[in-house]
Amino acid sequence: MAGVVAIGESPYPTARAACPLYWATRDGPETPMITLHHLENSRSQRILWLLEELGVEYEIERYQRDPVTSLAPQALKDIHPLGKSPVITDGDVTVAESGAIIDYLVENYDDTGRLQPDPDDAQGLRDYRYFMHYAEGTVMPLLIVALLMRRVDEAKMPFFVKPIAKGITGKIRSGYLDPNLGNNLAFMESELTRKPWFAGNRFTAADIQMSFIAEGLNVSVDLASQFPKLAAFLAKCHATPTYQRALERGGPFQLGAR
Ligand SMILES: N[C@@H](CCC(=O)N[C@@H](CS)C(=O)NCC(=O)O)C(=O)O
Repeated sequence: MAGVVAIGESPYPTARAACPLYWATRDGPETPMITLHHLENSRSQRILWLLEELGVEYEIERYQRDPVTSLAPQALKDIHPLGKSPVITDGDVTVAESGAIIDYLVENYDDTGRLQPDPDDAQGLRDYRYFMHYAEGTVMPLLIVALLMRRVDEAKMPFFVKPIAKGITGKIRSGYLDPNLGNNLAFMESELTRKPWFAGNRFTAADIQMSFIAEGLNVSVDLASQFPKLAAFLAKCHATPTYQRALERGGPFQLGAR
């Protein structure tokens, strides 16, 4: 199993210091299990995929969204104060935020470095870090604004308010959202024109982070006709056996309606 490290030989002093009991028992029968706190139809899907890629043992604690608001249930706040998903627990360690979770899992369980750029590939390492942050720091906020605009457009309201609301969402779209989304789509497409994966020639955890961005864009943009490299990237992700296993373990996954 990936991630088995002989007691006393861990290359990960931070994780060991954070949770000595866990490390002391890691190879024994009482090895605590990684738990993914998984909200349906959410960014948590990318962590499920990573866990399958790493081949580690893990369990899934499932959470349903509120049918009206789509928000996460209160129970997620018992795991982390922000009550968002993904969040993982690993022994006594709790990690939230997709990028931080990916870094933690890769540092502690990607024993062969398979999901990271080659250590000699300086540009790959920079791209890896960049896209790990870019996904949630730059593109995802745009997708959230787009989602909120759609919700305002579709919301029930008095007929005389509708044109005012449409006017506001229209201005936000034309003045901010559409140009920024367009720039970002062109940027991602050009990155994938220069190289097969976001961090270079090798599939890495940065692609897992970026896969959810491509999933989100795929809901409202015709990627195949307008951004073929991005469409091909998503198709390659979908084709991996580990992505398919993550779907099987996680259950139905559909973005868009929410
Ligand atoms: N940047 C955070 C975002 C976490 C986040 O907002 N998750 C959404 C699911 S995709 C969530 O928990 N939504 C439910 C809610 O806001 O109540 C990450 O990548 O982990």
